[in-house]
Amino acid sequence: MRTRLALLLLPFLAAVAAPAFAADPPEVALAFLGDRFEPAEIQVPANTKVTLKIENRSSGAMEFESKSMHREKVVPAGGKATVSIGPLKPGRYDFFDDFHPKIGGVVVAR
Ligand SMILES: [Cu+2]
Repeated sequence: MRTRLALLLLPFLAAVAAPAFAADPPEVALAFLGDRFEPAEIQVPANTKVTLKIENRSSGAMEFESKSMHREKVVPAGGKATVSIGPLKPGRYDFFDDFHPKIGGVVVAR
């Protein structure tokens, strides 16, 4: 009887516990490869804080910059950085490497 009750409760307990294991806020990986960002388009949930985990895989420093998201962060060659963005209204928000302004990408919040 006790075992059966535990089995019945298991899915419920799993559902309650699950959010504790998910990253909060959600994390999105972004790599800088020297000539482009990968991915160049990032999908994020709207109205939600998101953590960008930026990795600079190039041999020079870069600066993640976004005027629409009001963010600026220098990442040394081979280095990593964390930038939190949002909560964003639905829309497109561009970003670029301020040291090489032609290299950029877009965050799409929906
Ligand atoms: Cu800048």
